[in-house]
Amino acid sequence: MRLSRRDVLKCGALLPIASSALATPLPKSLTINSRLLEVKGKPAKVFGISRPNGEPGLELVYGDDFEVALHNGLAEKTSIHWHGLTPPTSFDGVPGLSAAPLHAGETRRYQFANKRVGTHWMHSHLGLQEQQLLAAPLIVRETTRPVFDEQEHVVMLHDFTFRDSAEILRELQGGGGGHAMHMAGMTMSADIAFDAILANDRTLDDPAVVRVDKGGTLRLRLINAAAATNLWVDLGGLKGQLIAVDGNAVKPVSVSRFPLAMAQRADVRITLPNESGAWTVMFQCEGATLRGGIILKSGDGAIAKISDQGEEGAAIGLAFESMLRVPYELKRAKISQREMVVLTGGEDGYQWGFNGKPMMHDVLFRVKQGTGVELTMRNNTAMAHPMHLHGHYFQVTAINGKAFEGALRDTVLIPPGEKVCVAFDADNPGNWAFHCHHLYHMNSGMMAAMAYEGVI
Ligand SMILES: [Cu+2]
Repeated sequence: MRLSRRDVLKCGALLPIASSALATPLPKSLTINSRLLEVKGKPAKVFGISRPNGEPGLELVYGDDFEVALHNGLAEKTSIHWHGLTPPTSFDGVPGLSAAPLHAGETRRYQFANKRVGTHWMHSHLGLQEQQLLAAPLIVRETTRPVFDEQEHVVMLHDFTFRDSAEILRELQGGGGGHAMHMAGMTMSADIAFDAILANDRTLDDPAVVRVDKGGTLRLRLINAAAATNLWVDLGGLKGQLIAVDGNAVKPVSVSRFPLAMAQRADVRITLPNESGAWTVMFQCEGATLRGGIILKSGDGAIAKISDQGEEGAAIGLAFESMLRVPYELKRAKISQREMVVLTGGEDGYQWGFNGKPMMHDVLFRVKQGTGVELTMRNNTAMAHPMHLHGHYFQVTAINGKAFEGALRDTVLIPPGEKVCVAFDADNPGNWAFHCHHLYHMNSGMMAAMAYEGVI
C-alpha cells in the first residue's frame, strides 16, 4: 500500500520518519578511512573508500540517481571526484574550482541524476592523497542482472611507494632527486621509481587469484588508478575482446596486449580455455621493469611463482588509440569553436603547464553552452600526458591530422611530439578541471580550467 501525503499527515507521531522516507530515498553510504596493507612483507598505511559492508567503492545500475552520503573518517580534509560521471559542477569535487573540501569528520550528501554507465572510479582530488590509494571503483551496470552469461571482476591498479609523496614531489621540483633518478637509468616515460604495482591491493608475490570456469566468459573491468604510471595490460596467452574504454562501448577489438594510461579504464571480455589452468594477467609499467598481476585459475590449475620484474615496458604510442572506433555514429553538435592547447614545460624545476605557463585552475579557454567544441592538444614536452577533462566525454577525432571516428573517452594519452584532436558538446555548464592525470605533473602546473561563458 502506498500512503498519500495526506494519509501521512494524519498519522501525527509517524510523520518525521514517514515524510522523510517519502520525500527522498536513503542515500548509499561511503566512508573514507585509513587501512593497513602488507606490501612485500612490510606494513603500509593507505587510504580507502568503502561501503558499510567493507567493500571498496560503489556499484550502481543505470537509471539509479546518484545518491551518496560520503563520510570523511580521516583526521584530515579531502575531496572526492567521481571520475567518469558528469555531475553538476558543484558535485565534481575539485577544491578551488567546484566545491569546498570535505573536512575531517564531515558527512556530505551528493545527489544528481546519473546518465552514465560503465567502469568508472572515484578518487581524491586534493593534494597528493591519490598516491596513498585514496581511490575506489565506481561501477554503473546497464542492467540489474548480466545480459550475457559471464563472470565479472573489477581490478583496481595502483603504483605504490613506501616513500612520502610530498618528499617525492619536492625532489622532482628541486631537480636533485628527479635528476638523480634519470641518471640512474629511468627513462622519460616513467619519472618515479615505485616499489610495487598493486592489483586489488596485492603484489605478484601474493597475487589475487580469480576462480574462473573452464570454458567460461570473464569480463574484466580494469581501472588504472596509478598516480604516475602508464601500464601495458598483457593477457599472457589468453585472447580477449576489448569492449569498452573509459566506460564507453567501442567496436570490439581482439587484444592480447594493450596500453592503459593513468585514469583510463578498459573492459575486456575473455573466453577461457575449456581446461584446467592458471593464467596471469600482467600489468607492466611503461618505461620500467616493475609489474603487477592477477591470476585466473580454473579447475586444479597450478599457480607458478612469478617475479614482479619483467622486461621494461615500451613507450606507449597512439597506434592502439588510432584503432579504436565508436560502435555507432555519435550525435554531436556542429563544431563552432576550435581550441588549440600546447602541453609545455618539464625542463626547469619540474614546472609543467599549458601554452608555456604553469597553471593552477587558471581558465585556459571558455566555451558557450550548446556549442560543439573541437580541442586539439599538442605535446611539446619530453613526457606523455594523460589529459582529462571533467564533466564531459569527448570523442577522439584525429591523431596527428588524420581524422577518424575514435573512442568516446574522458582521458586520452598524448605522447611526446604527438597531436590529438577531440570533440565534445558543451552541455554541462560550470567550471571544469582540465588537467594532466599524472599526479606530480598536475601538482606542478599542468592543471587548468575550462569555464562556460557567463559562469565565472
Ligand atoms: Cu603530465
